[in-house]
Order: sequence, then structure tokens, then C-alpha cells
Amino acid sequence: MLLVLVGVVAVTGFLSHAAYNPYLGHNAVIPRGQDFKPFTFTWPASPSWLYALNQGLHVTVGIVAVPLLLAKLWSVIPRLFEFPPVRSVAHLFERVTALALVGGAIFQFGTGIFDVQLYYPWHFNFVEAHYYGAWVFCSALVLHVGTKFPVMVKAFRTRRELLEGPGGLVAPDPAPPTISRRGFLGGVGAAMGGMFILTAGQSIGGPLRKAALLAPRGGGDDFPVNKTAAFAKVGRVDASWRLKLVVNGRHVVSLSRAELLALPQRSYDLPIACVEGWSTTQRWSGVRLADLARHAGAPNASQVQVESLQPAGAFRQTTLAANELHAEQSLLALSVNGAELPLDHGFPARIIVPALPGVHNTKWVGEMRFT
Ligand SMILES: Nc1nc2c(c(=O)[nH]1)N[C@H]1C(S)=C(S)[C@@H](COP(=O)(O)O)O[C@H]1N2
Ligand SMILES: [Mo]
Repeated sequence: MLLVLVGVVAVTGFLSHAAYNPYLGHNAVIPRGQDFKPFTFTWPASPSWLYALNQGLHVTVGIVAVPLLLAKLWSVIPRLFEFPPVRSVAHLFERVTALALVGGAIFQFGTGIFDVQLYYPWHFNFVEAHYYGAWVFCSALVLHVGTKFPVMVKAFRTRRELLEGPGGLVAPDPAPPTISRRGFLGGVGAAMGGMFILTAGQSIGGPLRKAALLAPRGGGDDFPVNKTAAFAKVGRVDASWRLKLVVNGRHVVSLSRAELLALPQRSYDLPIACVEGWSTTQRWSGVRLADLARHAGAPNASQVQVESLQPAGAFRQTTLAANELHAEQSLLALSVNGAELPLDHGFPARIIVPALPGVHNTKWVGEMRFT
């Protein structure tokens, strides 16, 4: 069961990396897609819930798997003190991969949970560390399962005799049990159910949303704010604000909010789906990005760099690829749920692109550069 859950977390994790497509190695402002990425492909811009589903699975399944992971680690603790520590080359190999596996699991689950809690008691870049950690963890997992596969198959086939033989799953003279199998499995199952109830609502909504007490951005009725304007050091702009549109390095037009509102307006129900796992669907209205490109005289632009009024920070800019820029529902949103965009949600204008990680839905847009 742990193998299945970890498999889901690994696959959705690598997919998330492809969708986010961050630049690794620096915190600098660099267009997406200029990095070493083994799984480079164009992340689709539909269906709109794609990233919400992916990331909801990644975070929820990861958190629900924690009690099972701890139970597994607890059950193998005696093996840590095996004697003699190394019996053969094969045994040494097995122990080294187990070390990478245990270390990788603690690192991946630990950094993931800390990120969801927006708590960073370290000095490395979370995205980079969690990504390279995933390679260590997954490689060790493949090697570990590979070396243990024959034992697994035998154990499922013949049960008890093999569990207890030499090289079997149970230590030769086990300590007296401290808990029954039923009590142990029941406890782990209850803990997993509890973790589900306390987090899943942040992505699946409904009545569970109120119960998502472990989700710092997802609980309650409100529509979450990732970073407030105050946190991002963005003040309310006045009537002099203009959106600058630049094509191939040449500034072609500046539009006031009134002028943007005079362009054809579209409304779509679209989610914001954060890498931290929470998502929320709202009704966004504004100008289609494709219409803006046409308005700027760049109807066939192959990408757009979006820059925020926010003075600093990794999320103050994004680059949208052609399929994202030209998707039917991609908007420069000016209002949400029929009301003017609140400052914390990106007033005077923000990006909303379906199926994209929330981090690319840049708030407080000041400039868009089409190329
Ligand atoms: N300028 C700017 N835009 C931003 C961010 C930011 O920190 N600065 N955070 C992003 C992230 S990570 C998410 S999940 C969404 C959240 O949007 P919301 O705060 O309106 O819910 O905004 C995105 N846009
Ligand atoms: Mo986010």
C-alpha cells in the first residue's frame, strides 16, 4: 500500500515539476524552460482542473501516507541494529540503498510538509532540494524494491514459513509483541483517515473544506490569498496606472484600467491551484490574453513575459508559453465574482491561465512583453 501511495506521489511530483517548469540553480528572474529537465513537454492548458487534480493528489496522498511511512520505519527499526552489520556484498548494497531510501523519505516528506506549512527553517531553495531529493528517493526505492522483490513475491505466496526463515522478513528471535497486528493496522488506518479529513478539503472542497485544519491556506470559507499585497510590498495603484504592452522589445501601447475594461470582457470559472496543494475555483472576468496580444499587434506571439509591480521575489514574474497565451480561457483578470479584483488577489490586473500552477498566475501585473 505504501508503494502504491508513494508511486502516486512520485508521478504527480514529477508532473508538477514539468507544469511548474521552474528554473533551477538560481533564484534569478529567468524565463521558464531554460533548465535541464528530463521530462520536458508542453504542459496543456486544458482541462482547467488538471493541475488542481495533480497537486491535490500529490499533497493529499503524500500527507495521508505519513502514518503508513512512520509505521513502516518503526517496523524495520530492528534491522538497523542487525548483527553482523554486513554479511556480504549484496547485503552491503541492500543496506546502502535502504539508507538512501530512509534518508530520502524523511527528507522528501519533511521538506514537503514544511513547504505546505510555509515554514522554511533552512537555507536552501525548496523547489531545487525537493526535486533533486526526489531523484535520490526514487532511485533508492527502485533499487530497494528490486532487491526485495523476490522476498515480496515469496512472502505473498507462502506466508509464514518464509517470513521467519533466514533472510526472511521477521527477525530470527523477535521481541515479544507490544501490540496486536489488528491494533497496529487499525491505528495506522485511523491515523491515515484523520490526516485525510484534516487536509483533503483544501483541494476537494465541499463540507471537508472547513475540516482542513492542517491546511494553512485551505481551511474555512474564504477564498485563500497566497501572499498579501502588504507581504509583497505592493500598494494600491492610483488612476495613473497603465499596463505596458511591449512587443519584441518595443513599447507599443499602455492601457489604463478603464481602457482594459472597454475591451471585450470574458468570464470563466477557473481554479487557482497552488503547488502547496490547495485550490479554489472562482469566476474570473477580464480580457483574454490572446485579445491583448492582438491589441498589441502581436497576434502570433509565441510567448509572453509577465512582470508584476511587486518590487522583489521569485514570483513577481512569469513566462507563458504559446499554448498558455492563446488558450481560449486565459485571462488578464480585472474582476472576480462580479466585483473589482481585491488588492490581495492582484488589483489592478492579474493573470489567470487554466491548468497552470497557481504560481504562474501573476498578481499586480505592470508589464507584458510579447515575443
Ligand atoms: N506578484 C505575485 N503574484 C503571485 C504570487 C506572488 O507571490 N506575487 N503568488 C502566486 C501563487 S504561488 C499563487 S498560488 C497565486 C495565489 O493567488 P491568490 O493569492 O489570489 O489566491 O498567486 C500567484 N501570483
Ligand atoms: Mo502557490
